[in-house]
Amino acid sequence: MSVKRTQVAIIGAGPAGLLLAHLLDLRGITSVVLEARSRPDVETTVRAGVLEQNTVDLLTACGLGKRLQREGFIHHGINIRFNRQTYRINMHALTGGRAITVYAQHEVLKDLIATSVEMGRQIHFEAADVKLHDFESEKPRVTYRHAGQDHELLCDFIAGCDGFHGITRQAFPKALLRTYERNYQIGWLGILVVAPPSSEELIYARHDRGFALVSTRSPTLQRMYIQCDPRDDLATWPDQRIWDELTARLETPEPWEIIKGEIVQKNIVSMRSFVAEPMQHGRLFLAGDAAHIVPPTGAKGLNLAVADVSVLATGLAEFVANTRMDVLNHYSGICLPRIWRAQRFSAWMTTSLHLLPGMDDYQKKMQLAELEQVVSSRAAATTLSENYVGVPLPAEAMGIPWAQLAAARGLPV
Ligand code: RFL
Ligand code: PHB
Repeated sequence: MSVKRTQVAIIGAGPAGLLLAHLLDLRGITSVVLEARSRPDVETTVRAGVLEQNTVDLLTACGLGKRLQREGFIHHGINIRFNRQTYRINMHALTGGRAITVYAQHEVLKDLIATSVEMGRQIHFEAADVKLHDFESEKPRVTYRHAGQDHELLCDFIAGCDGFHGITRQAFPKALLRTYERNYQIGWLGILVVAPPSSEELIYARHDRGFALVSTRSPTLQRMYIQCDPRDDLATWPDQRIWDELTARLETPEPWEIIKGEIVQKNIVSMRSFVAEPMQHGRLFLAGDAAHIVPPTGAKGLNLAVADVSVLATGLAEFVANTRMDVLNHYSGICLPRIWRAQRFSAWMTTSLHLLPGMDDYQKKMQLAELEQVVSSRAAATTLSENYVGVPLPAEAMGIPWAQLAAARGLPV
């Protein structure tokens, strides 16, 4: 058994874990990231696409914005389509100049991994059998297997950044963790298509056949989603059926049609909401999907993970610099209001735009009235926009001169 020491053991090399390692490093704190999957797997799994303004600002400030600024697409608005009509929500005008950027999650991860490697940080991919020990004491430990060897990592803190299906949340004593859950019993079939964009901005479409979403990745690669049964077998979704559904659900009297192309990837995800409280026990802290998930309709999951670790990094740095526990002790309390606000927004987007199982005609009419209100009331459109581009990060995370710290390490800011 090899024994190593680090200040923070981070479980999971998703957006939460890798960004936490980066922010900690800028504050001079060492970490080791343990990831179950291989690097190529992490760098190619297609997930999120929409980064809110806070996420882009933080990534840019901490020296990770070079390719994001060059290759990301800034969108000032989104389209909502229902009853065959399209309404543009001008989020930029309604939020005093804020916007979203479309830049794939795995591109963010590639940037984070490249920077980590450059800066000599430790990420152990394909780490197996990760187990947490003694996190109720001041000397936590993590054991794992890597490259055919048993390892022990001695640390001061453990960050559980291992996503919804990870092991760190399971390590909490059952009696201490309160969980809140909602399953919408619907799924999204996501596709990647080799084609030019069908629309300059995203289209969220509500239709009696179910929801559809037109998003993008690059001038030559597009991302689209259609609502489906979460238990559907992909084999029941041949390409032609997907195009027929997209065409039907996105129908409009305008001279517009979806640009088809080769479908190079298909996958189905189910839509659910989940929150675990509190996000801390002893010296174990949960961040990102390990603590909470939202249905992707509001595009909030990755952005929440970023917000969590911005607070956690600040709290850990404060502790290491002057043994103050002010932020760390209030980690859950600082993060949870934002998390619940994103829960509300994501649930609202989901229930306003999808055909939910068991919906009657009255509920469908209410849904249409809700959307009518959003596109006809400046106040309602502003509420949507503020939530979609993202409310500012918690004050605790904003006071750090990330750009100065990144520049001092030679990172491009
Ligand atoms: P992740 O990304 O799941 O990373 C967790 C990592 O931990 C590893 N792991 C372990 N490692 C070691 N030992 C173990 N025992 C481990 N168990 C797990 C995993 O292999 C993995 O690498 O969690 P993190 O970092 O919290 O990040 C969360 C985001 O990935 C997630 O919230 C977003 O993808 C959600 N999401 C979206 N979020 C947005 O902000 N904007 C979007 O536009 C957006 N679109 C989406 C989405 C999620 C989607 N799906 C797939 C549910 C679109 C979709 C379709
Ligand atoms: C995406 O481009 O993958 C995407 C866009 C908007 C969402 C969710 C996902 O709400």
